Amino acid sequence: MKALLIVDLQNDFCPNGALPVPEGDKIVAVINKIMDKFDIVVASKDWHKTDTKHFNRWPPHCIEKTKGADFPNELRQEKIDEVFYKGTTNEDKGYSAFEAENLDLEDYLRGKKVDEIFLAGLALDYCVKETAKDAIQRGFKTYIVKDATKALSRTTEEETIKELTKRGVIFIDSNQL
Ligand code: VGL
Repeated sequence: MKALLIVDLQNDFCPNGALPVPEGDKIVAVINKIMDKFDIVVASKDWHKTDTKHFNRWPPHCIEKTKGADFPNELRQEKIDEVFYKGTTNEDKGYSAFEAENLDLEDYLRGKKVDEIFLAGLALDYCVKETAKDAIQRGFKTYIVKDATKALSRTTEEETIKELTKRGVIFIDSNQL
């Protein structure tokens, strides 16, 4: 089975948000277009407390239950089967969706017989990257849909693509799905 995993596509990572990813909003239409091609669609959400140590490193963003932590309105949210909440403790943890605290992502995917994971979302050079590393490490065939993700910075984007390719992650375009 094939799963689409949408990482942290939240208002605070879009332009006008608290930790904006350049052109982060541009991927919503791409994701809306490809959602029907998968057996399962899941999403992760950054879901922080106001006093987490994560904010020693980053400007406050995706505070639980705020507008900044919501999905963009335009996203076809009714297509999402389950949401995995991460970064919910006071530690600087939860970059990977496999660290979600409300539900175990790996157990969920194995329970649905998923063997191929297609990653989309924000940001390629942080949470998408860490999620891809964990997916590969757990033995899933792992793809990143290139036009369905954006990076925080150009330099780390290039490093990320190099590193993940070396680890076996496959980069594809949405029109190849
Ligand atoms: C992220 C930086 C800080 C992400 C989250 O979702 O990629 N990046 N927190």
